[in-house]
Amino acid sequence: MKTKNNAWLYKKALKVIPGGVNSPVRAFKSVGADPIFIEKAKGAVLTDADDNRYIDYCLSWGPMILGHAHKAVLDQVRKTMTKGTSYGIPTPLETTLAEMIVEAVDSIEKVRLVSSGTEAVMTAIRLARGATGRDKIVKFTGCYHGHVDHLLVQAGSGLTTLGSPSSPGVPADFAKHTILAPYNDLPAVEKLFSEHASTIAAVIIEPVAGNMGVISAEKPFLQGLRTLCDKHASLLIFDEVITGFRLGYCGAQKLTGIPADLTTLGKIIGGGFPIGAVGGRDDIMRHLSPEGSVYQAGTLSGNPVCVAAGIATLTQLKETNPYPHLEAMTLYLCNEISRILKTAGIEHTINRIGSMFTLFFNPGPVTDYDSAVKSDTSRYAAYFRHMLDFGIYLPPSQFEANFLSTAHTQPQIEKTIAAVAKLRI
Ligand code: KE4
Repeated sequence: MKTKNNAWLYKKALKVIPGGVNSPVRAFKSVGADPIFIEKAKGAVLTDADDNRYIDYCLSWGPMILGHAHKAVLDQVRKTMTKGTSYGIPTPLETTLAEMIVEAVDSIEKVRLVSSGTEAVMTAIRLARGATGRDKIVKFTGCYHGHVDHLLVQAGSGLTTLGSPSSPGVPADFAKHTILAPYNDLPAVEKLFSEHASTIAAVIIEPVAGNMGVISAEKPFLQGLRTLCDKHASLLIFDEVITGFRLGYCGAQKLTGIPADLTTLGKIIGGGFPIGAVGGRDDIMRHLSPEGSVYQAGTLSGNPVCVAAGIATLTQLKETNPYPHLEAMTLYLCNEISRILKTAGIEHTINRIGSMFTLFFNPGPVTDYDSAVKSDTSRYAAYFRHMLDFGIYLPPSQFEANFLSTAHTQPQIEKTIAAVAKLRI
């Protein structure tokens, strides 16, 4: 692949942007390569500054389920933006998107739109604390919920522990109300409820984790969280920023049949534009200002152009129901990758649900953070670089999710499989 323009653009970016990127994982640090700079994208194909083309399995970290530059989305965006782009005053479009979300996710009766997944999670946590009058939050090691201070927390020693900051700049005091437990480990959660029950405002979880690679929460585990929260009047927050409208025209909670009290959304509901949302039961949501006293605000919350892209995206998904096809394509791709790696004697595990998956270079099973981090990350880095050379763009980290879109074609899937077949690592 040609790299001249990419290298020059990276050098230029490094002069004015920390690390040359606006989000760390884009810097390719964990895959031992320099970042590429995208010129344009259409369907499942990215084109970089050196005119290299890539079949995209990262899809902007999930939002582009219809592929890039989908006609229906662009048409709605163009139509909306020619009338103006931001008012800071309500528009009918915001109500339409909220109605679509309420209709699609059974546990959501009201929804507040914001501008990112991080903002959605931040709001959900403050709302849970305001509604319950409690302070402690339970999160799971390996789950990522955006970069809000009190969730940038790592596990200390021991099974369950009070969190300590995982980033400089987060005071220890900000992390002291965050308690960590291992994913899929119900006894650990039961133990911490026995110690902290009366102070736990909420449990927040990715019902299908995408940020330690794809790992599904086992149904008895989720059911156990639901039971514990009901018993102790804590709130169960499902962070569905990735899984919302990815695993069906709903969220993971519809697949598991286990409802959340609050749900955070993002990515797909913005169709590639900045968006986030927090939704839930009316008796909780009414605590949010101006109805209630839990403050939350945003200059561009519910921005009409972003909302128009989201409405167009959800409309396409509702009308075409692409989920069975997306799952079939993804299953075929994963089976072929596994067949090739098995024949080559390369240890691996593929965790897949719907049209999201992770190929772990790890004998498996991969069921939580501790098992995920046993993966051979240097082998993943070599795999990433090999696939990039063959025109396949994967998430530049072993601990992320691959996604398929309705724009991926069978020839592109076959080209991807052929590239895996040439792997020598
Ligand atoms: P944003 O603030 O990045 O819109 O959303 C934060 C967030 C919240 N919850 C979940 C489950 C998420 O996965 C995310 C963000 N996802 C990462 C990648 N897995 C975004 C990519 C990045 O940070 O550059």
